[in-house]
Amino acid sequence: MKRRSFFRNLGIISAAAWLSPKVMVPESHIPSTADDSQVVDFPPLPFAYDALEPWIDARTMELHYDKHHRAYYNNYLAAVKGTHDENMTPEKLFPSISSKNDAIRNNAGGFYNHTFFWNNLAKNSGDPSAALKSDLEKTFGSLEKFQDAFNTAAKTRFGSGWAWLYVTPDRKLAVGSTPNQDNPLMDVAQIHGTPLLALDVWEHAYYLKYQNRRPEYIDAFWKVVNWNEVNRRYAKSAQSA
Ligand code: MN3
Repeated sequence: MKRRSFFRNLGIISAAAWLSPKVMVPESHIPSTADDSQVVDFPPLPFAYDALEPWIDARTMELHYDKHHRAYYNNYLAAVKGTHDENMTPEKLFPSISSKNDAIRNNAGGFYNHTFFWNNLAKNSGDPSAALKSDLEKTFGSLEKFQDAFNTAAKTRFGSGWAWLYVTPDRKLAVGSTPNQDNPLMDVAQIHGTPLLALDVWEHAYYLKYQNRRPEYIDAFWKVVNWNEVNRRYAKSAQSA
């Protein structure tokens, strides 16, 4: 049993004992929280802090993952604690996020988006698959035009937010951006679909190395896109269509 699950069980038992000692049910009848599939964990960074140097520097990666991402995770757990959304993955909440408070929306988004972003970053990790390349060319005219459209989405997102390549509900490729920690899976977002590729354009993602030069950071991003992961996401989205 994981440490957190242990304390959670302990909390349930002692709360039950305090509230109604005479009707306390046998421990075997208390709904188990020891099932680790129910526990939302903070995922490890899939690479070393310096793995994306010189395009994304180690200090930025460390702060971004260990301070910013972890804070979204912790604040997410705090926001859903004691509600029926506790132990729910952020993905499960996004389709009805409009019914949740801002703390859940912002932190569920921040927790999910960063995990998604880390996984679409890597050095020397492939090219668009034949299927994705062909569909990008059909949709945008060429790979260069796709990149231009994505860059425009990233550059023109005013303030903090994210740029996305995603598959729309009617199965088309599209690029767009979302403010703050919103994403295309949220019912409140202006764009809707299955995300394939994300880029964080909050200043905390690039300011140490690039200061105010967001376009340079966006150019560097293309050096470390994990196309193998984007290809996998695209194939998966086609299967679930
Ligand atoms: Mn960020």
